[in-house]
Amino acid sequence: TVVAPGAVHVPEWLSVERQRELVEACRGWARGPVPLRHTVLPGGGVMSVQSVCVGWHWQPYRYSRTADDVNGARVAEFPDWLVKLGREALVEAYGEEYSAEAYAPDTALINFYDDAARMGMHQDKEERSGAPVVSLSIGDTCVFRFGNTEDRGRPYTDVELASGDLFVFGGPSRFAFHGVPKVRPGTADPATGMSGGRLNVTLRETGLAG
Ligand code: MD5
Ligand code: FE
Repeated sequence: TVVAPGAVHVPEWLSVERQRELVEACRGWARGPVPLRHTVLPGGGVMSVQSVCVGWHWQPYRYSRTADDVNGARVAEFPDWLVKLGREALVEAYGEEYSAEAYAPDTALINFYDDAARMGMHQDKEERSGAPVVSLSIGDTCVFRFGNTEDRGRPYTDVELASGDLFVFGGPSRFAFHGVPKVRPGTADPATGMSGGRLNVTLRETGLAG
């Protein structure tokens, strides 16, 4: 479903088997070298979502190779299988004619939402690349709010993102405001390996070198 130009929602894209593999990989990254934790914002606020990064560490509001705001460790290497998954996702969303081999995601942001976690409306502007963002959801369904490029308010579209869903944000949708106002507890299929809460993995190009 095309939600807006460049914004494509593909429900149930990942098989339960692939969801389980992704959950297992995320469990590994959540243990270290940088642990899954609530990100602390510069103003002192603490995010309700818990996060861990792969490839590059997102520290509000910049990318680095080491988690200077957590434990100083260098983040885990971005694996080639995630590059392939990202390219596969873009072909699925945009069609066979899309030049997916040019897509070179080098960071993954892994977000874990418990029943009470939310993400306020924001734009993702730290990346120095206009390449699409690939978003994969596993576990509990959420309400995802896809907004406009002007401000946090209306117009926006609320979309239910369920386990296995793919969402790609490219083109004019890449820098739209968006957030997660609600998670629906108890909606996950335990066969995915998520017994509670919601996992979201985003693949991105930072546009950074080194
Ligand atoms: C989530 N995560 O469900 C979302 C999925 C984040 C974040 O927002 O920053 O970690 S990513 C949704 C996204 C990314 C880039 C652009 C747009 C949406 N967009 O233009 O709407 O945890
Ligand atoms: Fe975001």
